[in-house]
Amino acid sequence: MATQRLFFAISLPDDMQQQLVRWRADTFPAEAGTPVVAANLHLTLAFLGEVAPETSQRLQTLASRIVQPGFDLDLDDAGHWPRPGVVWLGCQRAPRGLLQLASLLRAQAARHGCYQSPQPFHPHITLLRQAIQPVALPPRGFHWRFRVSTFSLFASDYARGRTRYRALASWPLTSQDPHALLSAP
Ligand code: 2AM
Repeated sequence: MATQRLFFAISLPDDMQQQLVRWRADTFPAEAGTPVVAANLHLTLAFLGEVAPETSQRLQTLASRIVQPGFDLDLDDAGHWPRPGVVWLGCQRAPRGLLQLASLLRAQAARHGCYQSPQPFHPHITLLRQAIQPVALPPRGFHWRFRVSTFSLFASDYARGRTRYRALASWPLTSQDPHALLSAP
């Protein structure tokens, strides 16, 4: 079977995707960049690149064994990376649970041959792409909070000029070992 372009990520609740799309339209002029469609708004935990089916399967097994509680994510920061042309939404203080989850997934990915950038992990949701000109960022004061209680493995499909992200599997974030629950008498 062919390789797939994969990444682990946190998806946003539908209502938050809609709120962010409205806020983005009010905040950035049309010429600032190309908006990411609502359904594609997500926060990447670990980018895997092109992955063979066996490696994908192994990483999914490892992901299913992760035992850690959910956490609240506060989206209260925005920035612009001119070189990749990305305008993003992020958090002033990343929750420890988020950093722990990303670090574990990235370490497992690296051990299975998926290149991991040496750049420190900067959690973000890409709002605009092709944003290569200077962009006026909104003043601090915006804030959304949501509870993260699952994470997913996504495949990135490109067809007819469009990128679509497809969740292949999702796992709960819970402090109880799901295997222990299943095997309890
Ligand atoms: P971006 O939004 O900052 O571009 C699917 O492409 C997801 O994986 C996106 O969130 C994207 O981040 C991220 N991604 C794509 N290529 C990547 C790379 N080479 N290194 C790290 N993350 C990457």
